[in-house]
Amino acid sequence: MTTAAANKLDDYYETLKPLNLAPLWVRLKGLVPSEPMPKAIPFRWAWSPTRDALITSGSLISAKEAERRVLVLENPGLAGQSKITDTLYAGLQLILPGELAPAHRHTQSALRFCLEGEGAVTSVDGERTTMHRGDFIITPFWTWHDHKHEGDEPVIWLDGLDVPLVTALCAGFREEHTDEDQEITRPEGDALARYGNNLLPLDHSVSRTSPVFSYPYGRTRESLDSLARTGAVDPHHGITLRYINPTNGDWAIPTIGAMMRLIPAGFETRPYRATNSEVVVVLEGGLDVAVGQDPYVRLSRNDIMSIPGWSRVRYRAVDGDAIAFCFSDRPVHEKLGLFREDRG
Ligand code: GTQ
Repeated sequence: MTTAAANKLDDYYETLKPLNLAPLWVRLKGLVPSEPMPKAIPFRWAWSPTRDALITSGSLISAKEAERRVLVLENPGLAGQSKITDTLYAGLQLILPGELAPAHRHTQSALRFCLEGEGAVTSVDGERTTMHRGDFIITPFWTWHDHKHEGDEPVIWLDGLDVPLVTALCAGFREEHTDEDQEITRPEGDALARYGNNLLPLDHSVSRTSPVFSYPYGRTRESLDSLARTGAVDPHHGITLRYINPTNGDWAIPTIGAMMRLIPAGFETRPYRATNSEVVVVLEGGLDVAVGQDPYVRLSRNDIMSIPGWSRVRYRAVDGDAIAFCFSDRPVHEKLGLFREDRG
């Protein structure tokens, strides 16, 4: 195109602006890319400085004042957007002895993965559960939830929410409970007894979210241990189990997929990528993670890493078996027919 022709086009574009029109032909490749182009980058939050910053917040603001005392894990590629990947939210929540984070509910679904401390209690729609390291707990959309602390040391957990997806759909609603502390109507452990033992009450029908809201680490660990002994290790995933809704086999929350992954000592996974993005936190051992062409990044206990969608990942266990909790937006990709994976 000649300079004169290009100038003419630029003049034309200026005339379109006041008409609220735009030429697709300059935007098409960005709108409809040849492959996903996440803005998030692979990034590691090292536990020690992150924890220190969180503990400092405990002396500056109470859980009640903050409503939720959380440091948002913000991807460097998405500064200011409260996103750990293009589609996922993650934060670290601190609750101190005697504190209460008051009851509310919202259309965003949340998961908690407990990292440190004993004595915190989360209540979800009338039942409480005591949180222990490695426990996976869900507060599905529109369920009342509050957190309190009956122990004597700081408790920290990882929050994972589908906030960016709900924001994209403009479907966010929230409501505060009239009581700070919701009424407990069932004994602790009731949901696990009813729904979490490969049994369901006779007349229970399928529910969209899992009626089990607390998945204790002991049970998860038992399964991983048994599978590690049989040696059936997937070349791309190691030993990976997903948390399910026992009424229909779906993921525990319909929008967020949560998994526990064991990479056996000395094992290296083969490169794998999928359209979903992922967040990884190390529970036991050491885990080397290589994303794309980058060299391995070492994750130790409680280190957290973001994995953008469609980036090739390899895992390697260091320091014995590595156990890591992961969550992703894979369920949404699957449900919309967008999930694609590449085992090359
Ligand atoms: O604990 O209810 O990290 O509502 C972000 C929003 C935690 C919570 C977050 C929330 C919560």
